[in-house]
Amino acid sequence: METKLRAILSDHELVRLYEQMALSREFEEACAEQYTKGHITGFLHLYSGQEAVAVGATAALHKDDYILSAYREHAQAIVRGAEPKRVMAELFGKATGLCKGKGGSMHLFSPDLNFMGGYAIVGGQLPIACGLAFSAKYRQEDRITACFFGDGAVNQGTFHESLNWARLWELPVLFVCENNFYGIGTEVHRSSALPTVHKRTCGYDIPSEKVDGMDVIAVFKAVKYAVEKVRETGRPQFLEAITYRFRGHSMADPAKYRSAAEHEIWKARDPLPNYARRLLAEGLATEQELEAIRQRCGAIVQEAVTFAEASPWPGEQAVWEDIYV
Ligand SMILES: Cc1ncc(C[n+]2csc(CCOP(=O)(O)OP(=O)(O)O)c2C)c(N)n1
Ligand SMILES: [Mg+2]
Repeated sequence: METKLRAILSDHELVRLYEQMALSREFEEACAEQYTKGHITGFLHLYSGQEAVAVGATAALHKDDYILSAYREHAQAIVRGAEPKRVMAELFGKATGLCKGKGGSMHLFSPDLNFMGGYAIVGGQLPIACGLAFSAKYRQEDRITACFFGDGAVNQGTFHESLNWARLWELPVLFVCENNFYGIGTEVHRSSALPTVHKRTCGYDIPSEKVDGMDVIAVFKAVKYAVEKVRETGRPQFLEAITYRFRGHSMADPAKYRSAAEHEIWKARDPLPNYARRLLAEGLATEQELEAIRQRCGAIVQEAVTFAEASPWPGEQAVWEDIYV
């Protein structure tokens, strides 16, 4: 029998998980609209469908822990505490953005939140995560580093070098592979000799587990267990979260390589309505309360869009700021 939700987290925390997933979904769908209106330009990769991974995992981490992700990272940053309006302004390229409009969709960064970046180079964040974990270990700080990446990163040299390094030097890293089965249009079976990603860590003697990435509670429990192990042993752990993106790779991708039938199977596993049903069934919220949450998230996102539209562009002088030389 499934564990009752109240045995896992408080009522408030349980509802908060729904709220964060709803906010993430609203944010991403608003980004799609703003992209089609031409307010967001360049590459735009949306997270709709994968919310349970960012939300469940972040809830299991401490505020001091570092988080790094790839370029599908708006929700990761918002769930960690970045203001939606500052993230939206960043996507618009405005001076009020999280990175003053200089990073854009793929390079969100907020050291105040220990959110150490979105990375556009596939697998680029893995060695950086090891470096952060090394610094924490060297300074004897009680913080771990959680590094998120896609299934497309696991055949990169950086993946193998980082796992080897993390285990050899006993670095406090949690590696989380968000396996959504595709790297752009290439299905994982067509690019990986061993597509069962979590089994690949045995070559580096790193314990690994697979978790249902469409179930926010399953992710929370798996990450909580894994981070406890990292803190206890000082060594890396690995999680493979099985998930699915509901949209194409980026806004430029109509995702013709996936069948409608496959899409329907995963739509039925949408983490939002499924978790809502669980909250309702266990008397943690009413349908009206969940609707009010969705309305509130919608309003926050609309405010974010209004803020981004009204914000100024960076001034010419900004070109000479935030540079090394
Ligand atoms: C080193 C490198 N090679 C290739 C690319 C082009 N590229 C951008 S995204 C992507 C697919 C990555 O897929 P995955 O890691 O599964 O992440 P997802 O998009 O599914 O979230 C590729 C190959 C890149 N950005 N960096
Ligand atoms: Mg992928």
